[in-house]
Amino acid sequence: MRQASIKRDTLETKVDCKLDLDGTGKSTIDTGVGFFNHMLTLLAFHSGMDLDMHADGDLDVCDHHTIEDCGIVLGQAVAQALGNKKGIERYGSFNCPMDETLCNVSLDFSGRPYLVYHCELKRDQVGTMACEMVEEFLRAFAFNCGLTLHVNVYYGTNDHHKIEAIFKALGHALKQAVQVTGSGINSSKGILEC
Ligand SMILES: [Mn+2]
Repeated sequence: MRQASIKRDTLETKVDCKLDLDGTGKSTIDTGVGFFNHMLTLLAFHSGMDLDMHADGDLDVCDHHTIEDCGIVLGQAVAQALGNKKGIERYGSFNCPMDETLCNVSLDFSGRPYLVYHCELKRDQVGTMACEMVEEFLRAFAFNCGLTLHVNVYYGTNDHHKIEAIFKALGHALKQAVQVTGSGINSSKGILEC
């Protein structure tokens, strides 16, 4: 069973996450940040993972700790559910159009965390989520599941669309990469770790 359950308690946030990589894309998301809930719901739906994410963070400060810590915990959950990564496809890449926006997410469960992020956003925030937290979430996620992650928004004008296209593309790319297509470790080095 490729499932994980992670709890993280700090003085800034309490995050509780349950994940099933082989689910049907259903989710229960409650982070206290409406637009971020919308993004995690899309991510679960398009990745086919079942995801429960509950966060109780210091939103009186701002959304930073809550969103970053959700990224950390989701990364840890994916890493735990993948285990030794035996048999997984490893790579995923998806172009997601959303109205006027086009975004590509390409990723590799290499064990070498890296984020390349190219996305120009005009607004300071969408709803109560700071636009700068999109990059912070992606970095926290990638670094906690050993993911090489490239995000390129080629063009677009609407910030809601651009961010949504990133999360949808990430979902589809993850779905490809975590699928079991073989029986061994998909690396000429024999391991998918640093
Ligand atoms: Mn939307």
